Parts: sequence; structure tokens; C-alpha cells
Amino acid sequence: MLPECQPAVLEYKAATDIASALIVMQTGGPDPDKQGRLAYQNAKAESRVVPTIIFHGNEDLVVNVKNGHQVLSQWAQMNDYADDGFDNDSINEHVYKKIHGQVLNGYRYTRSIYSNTKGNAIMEKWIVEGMGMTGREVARKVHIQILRDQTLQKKWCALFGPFEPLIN
Ligand SMILES: [Ca+2]
Ligand SMILES: [Ca+2]
Repeated sequence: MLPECQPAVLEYKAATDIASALIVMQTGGPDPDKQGRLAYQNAKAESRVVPTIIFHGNEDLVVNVKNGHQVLSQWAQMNDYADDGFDNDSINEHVYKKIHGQVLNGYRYTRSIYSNTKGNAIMEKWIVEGMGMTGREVARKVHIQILRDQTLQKKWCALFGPFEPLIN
């Protein structure tokens, strides 16, 4: 059985209808700490630390890159709660490792990795320089590739546990 995936472009409950979603896409959403706490509270007994990966082009004119940063912050807070039940930054937005790279003849990117207190990578954020709306198409292709490739899935699970990436 393929693991569940959870694609999203905005924070948890950042918008409640199309009109508010369009505004949030341009301006960013509510306080990520608040939304992370709400996500944790609503998950209740099913709450758990969710490995998260975010892709966003910094020139996305449809969904402002601010949303990508906020989604990371929201999941950091939700995972902080899910980790031990407390908002004590046991998982947080402190960048454990930052990698600047460039695809051959392609986009440059910054890959930020976030860990728990044991040094295990929990979340990643990829900001692709100069990429616009098509960034999400690339992310979807990466996501689909991982879903289809069991070897990639095993690598992912070895790094992050159960495969449940968040695509932004
Ligand atoms: Ca915590
Ligand atoms: Ca926190």
C-alpha cells in the first residue's frame, strides 16, 4: 500500500473559502504558531510528528513565497507539539543544515534541513531561485517519482520515517 501524502500550498486553515484563499496566496496567512497549535489540537489522538518537505519558487507570482516559509513554520510548531505534547521547541525552525546548490544548467536553490533534538532530519524547505508557478509542477513530479519508485521510498523512509511529504 502506498503511504499517504498531504499536498498543500497554504498553512493549515489559512483560508476558509476561495476568496480568502486568493488573498492569502498573495499576502500570506495567519500566525504560523497559532495555526500549528490548531492543527495539533484538531489532530488529537492521531497527532504525530509528520516528516515535511516544502518546495517553493521565490518568484512565484501566484502563491507568494511567504506562504512557503509560513507552511514550514506552521509544521515546525505542530511537530513541536506532536513530539512531546509541549510548545518547547523540541522541534523548531532552527536550520540544522543549509545547502546551496544548482542543477546543471538549471535553477539555483537553497535547501534548509530542520532536525529534532536527536539530530534526525524532520523537515526540509527548498527555495528555488528564479522559479515561478512551475515550481509546484516540479515538486509534484518529484513527489510522483518518489511514490512510484520503491527504492526512493525506502531512502526517504530511512531518512524521515513514513512517507508523508508536504508539497508546497
Ligand atoms: Ca515540543
Ligand atoms: Ca514551538
